[in-house]
Amino acid sequence: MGKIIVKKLKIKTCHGVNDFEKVKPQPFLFSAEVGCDFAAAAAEDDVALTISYAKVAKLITSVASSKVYDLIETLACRCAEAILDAFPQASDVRMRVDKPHAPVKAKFSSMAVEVYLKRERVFLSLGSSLGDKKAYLDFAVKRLGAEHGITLKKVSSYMETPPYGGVAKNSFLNACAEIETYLPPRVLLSRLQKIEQEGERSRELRWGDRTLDIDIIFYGRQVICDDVLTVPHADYFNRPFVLRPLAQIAPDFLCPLSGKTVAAACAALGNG
Ligand code: A4P
Ligand code: MG
Repeated sequence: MGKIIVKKLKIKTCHGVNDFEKVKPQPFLFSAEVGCDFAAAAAEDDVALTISYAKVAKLITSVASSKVYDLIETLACRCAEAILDAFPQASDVRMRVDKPHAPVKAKFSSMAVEVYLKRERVFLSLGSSLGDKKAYLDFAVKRLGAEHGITLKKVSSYMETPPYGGVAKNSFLNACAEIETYLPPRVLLSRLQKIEQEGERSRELRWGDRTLDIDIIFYGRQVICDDVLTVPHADYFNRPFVLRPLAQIAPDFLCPLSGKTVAAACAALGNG
């Protein structure tokens, strides 16, 4: 694995919260470190096999010049996202934006922000137990495929499953999807909740029947446990309706907590 590095690319443009900054250009410095495997390019000495630093610089220039942002945070995120969108072979990007002439009454060389985005392999559980269940799952799959920042990789078959947990009364239609995304976990969760809402999801009863539920089962190898998210999903290893479709699309994926493969976790459930 290597890095393509663009350091302190100077662009005069307009960004800032003050009105005068929106019309009077000032210099910004853009630095990007783009993770990519260029072993084949180096072996062949062929620019077509790597990420051209000239193209990265051109892309940053285009993002920085096409819209006026209040925040350099937004500017850095838009640049990082554009790089990952444009170069599928890029694994991650560290993006820094310096604003050396920021209107702050103090002596400083620069005000700056840095953001790091990394593509992750993420597995989602989809479920529906109300209305036209197949249509709700089809809708979720279609929306995931169209969502900016998400690449839909695989979808399991849809499986009819008995209600689990003692609250829902109807049978469910369940599936799992593999996506690739650079959206941070909480941003991904809010995008998924938006898709649930568009799928006419109401939240009267926890664990109750629902038109559409989308849960994050694994987010790469990350372990998250805070007041908003528990990843890997807290109860996935007890749930046949998660593990059976997951074993179809990712039998060899290793749970970052147990170290077990999905196929082994699924087999441990038995036939019940
Ligand atoms: N949250 C924490 N971790 C996660 C995560 N990994 N993925 C939080 C998604 N959300 C996560 O979820 C409540 C809160 O959980 C979220 O706001 C988020 O901050 P929710 O979707 O609003 O409510 P919910 O779906 O009722 O709760 P939950 O815990 O997601 O329910 P489950 O565990 O999904 O259970 N039987 C079958 N056969 N098939 C099913 O699909 N589903 C359920 C729902 C019950 N029985 C089922 C099925
Ligand atoms: Mg849920």
